[in-house]
Amino acid sequence: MSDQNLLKSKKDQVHELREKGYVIVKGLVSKERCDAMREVARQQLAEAAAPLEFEADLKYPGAPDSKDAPGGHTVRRLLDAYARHPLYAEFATSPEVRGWMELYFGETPYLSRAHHNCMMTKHPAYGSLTGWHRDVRYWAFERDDLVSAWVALGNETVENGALWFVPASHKLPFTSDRFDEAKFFRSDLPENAALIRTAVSPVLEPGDVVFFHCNTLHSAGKNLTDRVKFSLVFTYRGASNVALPGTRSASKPEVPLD
Ligand SMILES: O=C(O)CCC(=O)C(=O)O
Repeated sequence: MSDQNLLKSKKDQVHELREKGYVIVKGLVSKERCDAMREVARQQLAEAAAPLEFEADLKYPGAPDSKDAPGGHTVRRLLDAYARHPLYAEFATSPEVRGWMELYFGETPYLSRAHHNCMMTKHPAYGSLTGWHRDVRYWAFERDDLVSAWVALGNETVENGALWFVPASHKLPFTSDRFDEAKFFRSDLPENAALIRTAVSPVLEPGDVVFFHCNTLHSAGKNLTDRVKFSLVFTYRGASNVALPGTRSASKPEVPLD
């Protein structure tokens, strides 16, 4: 593909994200890189390399009740992916991602180390499902305008707990009563259920990246296969959209992609 075509398709991708709230970029990461990143994750999982988040910490549906329960040490996230391995940091700050985020934000992108910044590990047993939510629910920036990059390191399908998205939901002005106390979108409300019925679950192959907006409603199922699913996830903001002082969003140094 010529540089001009590449630029055009990146522009189209950004346009799609703006319209739909998410976009899939096929094969952005090479098979070799995916294999290497997955291998590091497998090793770090086997070593239980800190910092970790356990399914039992979150107690989402399907998770063990406590760390002492069977499956209590099932890892949900290998945290701080940026510092965890140079391969992860390389992806997070790669020219492909930087170029993409620059085009979206129109200014220098910053990688947040306080949000996502992890290797998601969805296990067959005790791996939980994640209810409908907007990622921005616990984030505090001047504007609700952040984008995450989710890299599939293996196939992601409904069967192994892939993501579901409600197209164009990032533009909808929901009142707070559409969400529960934990800020999950209430599927018991008929108006919410109608929206949820429009959701799609894109099949991802290794190296595919989903870029999605922090206001896009999404969820993910349980892993019903016998293999762990690995996905690397980072979140970005534009330079002018700073974290509110004193919040968790401002709690870690960020990485400018300049
Ligand atoms: O893989 C999952 O269960 C969903 C993860 C997710 O939506 C999130 O961490 O915000």
